[in-house]
Amino acid sequence: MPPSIVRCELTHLAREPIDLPRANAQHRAYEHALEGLGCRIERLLDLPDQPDSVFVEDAAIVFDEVAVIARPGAASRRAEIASVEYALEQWRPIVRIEAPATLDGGDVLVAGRRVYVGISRRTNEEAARQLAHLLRPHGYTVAPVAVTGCLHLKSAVTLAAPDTLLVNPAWIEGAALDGFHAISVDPSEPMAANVLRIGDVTLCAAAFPRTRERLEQRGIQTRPVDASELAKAEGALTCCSLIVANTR
Ligand code: CIR
Repeated sequence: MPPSIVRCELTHLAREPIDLPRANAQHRAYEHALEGLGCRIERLLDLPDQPDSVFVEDAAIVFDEVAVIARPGAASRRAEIASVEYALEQWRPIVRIEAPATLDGGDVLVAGRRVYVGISRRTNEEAARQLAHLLRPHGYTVAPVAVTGCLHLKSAVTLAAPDTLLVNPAWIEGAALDGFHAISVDPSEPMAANVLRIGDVTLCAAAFPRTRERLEQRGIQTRPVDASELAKAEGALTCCSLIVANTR
């Protein structure tokens, strides 16, 4: 990741020093965890002048039918999308979110054919409208969800299993996500809701053992990954990858 990450965007956190070698080692361990679950890693080139570019999730959303190139809400991050688009165009037809919409991929939760868009500091209503328009031909419904108190929708809620959400209820309007089983994060671990489901396993940040225990108790197989350095940059587990399902 670029050493400039020490100048990353921060919204809810105070700046703390990031140990770069440690951040890189943790990122490699994250890649190994994904490989262990059957993923093939494709790395993008470093963008030295883009401090937040390791958080590739925000630049695009990959569906089976198309890849949607986002328009990040932080102007400092807009130059990240070209390299992500270049990487994705070999796998999917490309469509784009256009101004005046702003959208960070971290605000998009996909659950089967249901797509939830966090309306946040980074993502606006116009983005939800454009996404609905782009995805309607492919049979997806798109619903906006108000996000408060955290950076992105997926800081507050992710899929822990196909029909089960892991939620921090304090940060979203719960009713918007009716129709799923829900597990709340442990109250002492408000940042724990961001998990990454790959196949039958759910990767969880190692910093949140109590929430992980809650998932295990519900029969969800988990695996811890230490992501403490990137957490200082307000990144979590989903942010560091774009998962492209093999549809061929
Ligand atoms: C930012 O503020 O944009 C980065 N420092 C963190 C982005 C994390 N991305 C994500 O949660 N999807």
